[in-house]
This record gives sequence, structure tokens and C-alpha cells, in this order.
Amino acid sequence: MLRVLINNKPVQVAAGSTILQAVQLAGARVPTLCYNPRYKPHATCRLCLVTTNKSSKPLPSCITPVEQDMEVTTDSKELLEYRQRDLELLVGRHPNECMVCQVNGNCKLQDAVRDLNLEHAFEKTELTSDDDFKKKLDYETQDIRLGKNIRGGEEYRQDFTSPCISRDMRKCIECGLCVQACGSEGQNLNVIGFKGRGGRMLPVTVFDKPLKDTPCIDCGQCTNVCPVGALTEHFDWPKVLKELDSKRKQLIVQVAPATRVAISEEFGLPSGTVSTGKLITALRQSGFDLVFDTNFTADLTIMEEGSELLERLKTKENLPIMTSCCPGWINYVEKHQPQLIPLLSTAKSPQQMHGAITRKFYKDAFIVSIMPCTAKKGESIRPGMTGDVDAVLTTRELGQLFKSRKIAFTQLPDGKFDSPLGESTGAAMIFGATGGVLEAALRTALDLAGVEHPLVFEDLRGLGAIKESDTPVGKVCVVNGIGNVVKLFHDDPNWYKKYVMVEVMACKGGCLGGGGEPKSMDPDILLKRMKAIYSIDERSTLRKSHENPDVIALYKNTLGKPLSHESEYYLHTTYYP
Ligand code: HC1
Ligand code: SF4
Repeated sequence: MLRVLINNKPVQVAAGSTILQAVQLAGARVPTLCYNPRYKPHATCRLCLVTTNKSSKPLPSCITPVEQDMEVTTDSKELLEYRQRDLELLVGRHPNECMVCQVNGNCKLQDAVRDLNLEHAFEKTELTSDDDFKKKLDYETQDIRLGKNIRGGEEYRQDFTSPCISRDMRKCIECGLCVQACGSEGQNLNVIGFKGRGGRMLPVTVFDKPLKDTPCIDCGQCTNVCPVGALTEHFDWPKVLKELDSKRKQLIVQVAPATRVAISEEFGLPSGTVSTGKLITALRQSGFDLVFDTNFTADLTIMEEGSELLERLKTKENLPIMTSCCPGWINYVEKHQPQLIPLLSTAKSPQQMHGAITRKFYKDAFIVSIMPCTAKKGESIRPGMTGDVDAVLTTRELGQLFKSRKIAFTQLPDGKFDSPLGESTGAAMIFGATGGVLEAALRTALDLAGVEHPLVFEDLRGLGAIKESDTPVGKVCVVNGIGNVVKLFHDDPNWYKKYVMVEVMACKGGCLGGGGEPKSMDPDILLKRMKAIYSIDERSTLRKSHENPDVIALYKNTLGKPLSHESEYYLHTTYYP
């Protein structure tokens, strides 16, 4: 351990730590813009400059290692001037649209402007009336808009071609976090990379193509780390707000497993707080007539997928069965590894099963789903599924919607899901964590096969990259994050052949780390959300999908049995290379 003085306060830090880590340990603060604890720091923004007794020049604290007896000063007139100068350059070329920007209030550039008293650098925006604001919302909801803007002789693309991800490169501050998230430190897909050199570097897509024409899988990890409004989900919440206000139709909403934990962060509650009851009440106060649970169809997915597994084990065909509920993974298979298509479970995801069943019973309703995931927006308009779910909102968008409704989220009493599409088991809940789908499938498939087994499969839990378990029906594998799938294929194109079942979730941590989840600077955020998800399973009275009484009733009254003709019609789908 090294002894360091931060603004005269002594702290002990491990050798190899950065000054920024020591500053945080001492409870002090320096402003940061391009720093994210998930990725290697590279000191682009230079807002985290500090002075020390070891150098005559200010040093970027995010990349400078501590030394024994280093004396660090985080605040001084000189440092403020340095930081202000660097920030002014960024602000000077940033569009002056904060009042109508979708990330207004959740933007690190705004935070830095406030921190460094640079408000004067932003001129007053001209948009002052409600009408102007509504016009802006209409503009944001247009499906396709491809334009270019001129800035400093470069062309900057506004790209609204993807139903999942929007890009407005006028707002880019060139921090490079999106390049890291999509590249070798994250998804290993390199859809976004730097173009140009030195001060003219700009993150662009492969060959600078519109996002819809690239190998992007819509995972949204780039949007989750963008500190400003340059990369965002495609915003659908204004469209939902209009439907809620117009009351033209019955409004129905379903809630994904992971969102009931992460929504807490949007309202300042500690990470890992379970807010299921408050979430239900807030949705009702927002104007939804029926609040259902995606977990209900997570149980249904297990019935179908577990039965498919047992069928394939019997026929020894199309093994390993590969899970199909993550649309980022499906996009990856279709775009990058189409030879795997026959191995994918044909079961629709719980979102789409819920949409199909709800639509069967509520033909004219407007159906919304709340997901931690940007790719779910694209999934809802896949061939054969369009029209079941009318709009998909990310957890972040739901936070915006609640805030626009002035809902006092933290003060709300607990509500209850509507029945029957709101009942679920603990097995459904763990879908939200990496390994959870496979664990839930095993709990049911092994029971149905009459084999003794533990309830909890510890080997499949946690944040490991590749997790395996030997089960009575064969070896199974969980791959945590698409970046790890890319590595596996790179090392051995036949890596999957030794398993009977493989689960892949495109985002690290599973859905709880989805691209549409609240942005967080907490290095332990995935573990905290995961712990909360498993705690819900532990508290559940029913923990196996085939024990869900409403699922049993749905088969009895409507679908017959898993893999029946009716089940195939409503609950299964097709994939396309
Ligand atoms: Fe997921 Fe799923 S678990 S894909 O991670 O199978 O998004 O939360 O809703 O559909 O249930 C996401 C989460 C989610 C589906 C379920
Ligand atoms: Fe890359 Fe995912 Fe962003 Fe697409 S959505 S550019 S795959 S990080």
C-alpha cells in the first residue's frame, strides 16, 4: 500500500492505483467527462487534471499512477482555469439545444458546465414555448431521418435509420467510450471506430454507413456509456405519452424482469433496490389500464424451450439448443454466424410471447413493454411479430416518462400486477441475470425428465465470461456478453459442439446490464443489480416455471400443451440469415 495525501488528507491506496482512484477513496471529487470505470481511461477530456508535488505540470488523474508520499491538490484557481479552458472548447462546438435534448438533465457535459461555472458559455436557447417543445418531440419520433451537418469542415451525421439506436454526431464530444464499448474492451464487434487523426478524430460507423446497414446488433452498449446525447436509444416515450394522453385505446403495459430493480437508480434510490410495487403504481398513475408482468411469459418460454430441449435430446438433432430470448444475440447469429440458426430455440422471447398472448385477448389495445434493452425495439418489429407490441421503452425512457408526469416515485405505495398475465415464479425472475435463463430451463426440464437435481446452479451464476455445468442431461454453457462469443469463435469455430444447451446474452451481466438500463458510474453496479434479482427468486414461493398456476391454466384452456399446434402458432418464430 502507498501513502498519499489528497488535499492534505492521508489515504492508503494499493500500488498501481490511479490518482483518480485515490481521490475517490479520500471522498474528494474531480470533474470527469471521458472516464467510465468499465473501460481503460485515456485522458481525452483533461477535466480531471490535478497538481502534485511530483511534477511541475498538472496531470490527468485518471491515467496517472500514485506514488509513495504523493501530495495531490484537486482544487485551485489554476486548475479551475485549465479545466474551464478545455471545457469551453467542447462547449463552443456543441449544439445549443439542451432545452430540447432528450438527455437534458442526464448529461455529463451539463454537469461539467455547472461544476466549472461555465454557464455563460451556453447562450440562451430560442425554444421557449410549449409548441416548440412539441415540435421537437415530433421530430424525435420520426422513424427515418438521415442528415449531415457541417462543423469545422467535417461532415457529422444524424442517423435515425435504426429503430433501436439514434446517432447525432453534432453532439459528440469525442470521448471514445462508444468505440471502447463496441470494440475489444466490450462487444468485440467494432461497428464504431475512430476516423481521422489528432484533433480531428471522430467516432464513425464501419465505412461511415447508416447504422441499419452495418453489422450492429442493436445492443445499445454504446448508448449506455455515451456521456452526452450523441448516441441514444431511439426515443419512443413521446409516442407512448401521446397515446396515454389521448386515451383512444386501452393502454396495456408489460414489465421485464431486470427493469424493476434498475428503475430505482433513475430516482436516486441505492443501486440494487427492488422497486416492483412502486413501479406498478407509477405505471398506473401514468395512465396504463392494465399492468402485466413479462415474467409470466418468461415462465411460458421455459415451458416451450425446456420441452424443445427434451425433444432434441431424444432425437439427438440440432444440439446444443441455443436460447433465443436475447434479440442482440439473435441479431448476431443472423448477421455474423447464420450457420447456427437451426440450433436456436424457435421459442419467441418472453416480450413477444406476452405481446402475442395479450393481443389475442385484447385486440384493439395499445401494448407497451418496458425493457432494459434497446434491441427489444427492433425485436418488436421483426417479420411475423409486428403488431403485437406497439412500443418498447427502455428503463431510461420510463424514467423520463415518469419524470414528465411529475411522479414522486420514491414516495409511492406498492401496487400489484394485474392477473392472469401478471403471475410468475422465481425462475422467471432470474432471466434478468446472465445464466438465469439456462438455470430456469434446467429447473423445469430436469423435473419434467424425472431427474434429481439441485434448485440452484451455482456454476452458472456470477459475472464469469464463460460458465459451464455438468448436468444429468449433459454439459451446458453460459456465455456472458457477445464479446466473449466473438472470442470463442475466433479461437475455435466448433466451440459449442460439446454442449447440449447454450445460453447467450449480448450484454455483460445479462439483461440487468442491458444497453437501455440507467447509466451508472458505480463499478459494482452489475453485481448489485444481480444480487437484487436473486433475492426476489429466493423470496418467491414458487421457483419453477411449470408450477406457475396461470401458465398451467393457459395450457389447459387455450394452448393445449407445450409445442402443440396452438403453442407453435402463438409462441414460436422463424430466423433469417
Ligand atoms: Fe430480458 Fe427477457 S430476461 S430478454 O434479459 O427473456 O430485455 O429483463 O425482458 O423478452 O422475461 C430483456 C430482462 C426480458 C424477454 C424476459
Ligand atoms: Fe456496437 Fe452495440 Fe452500439 Fe451497435 S448498439 S454500435 S453493436 S455497441
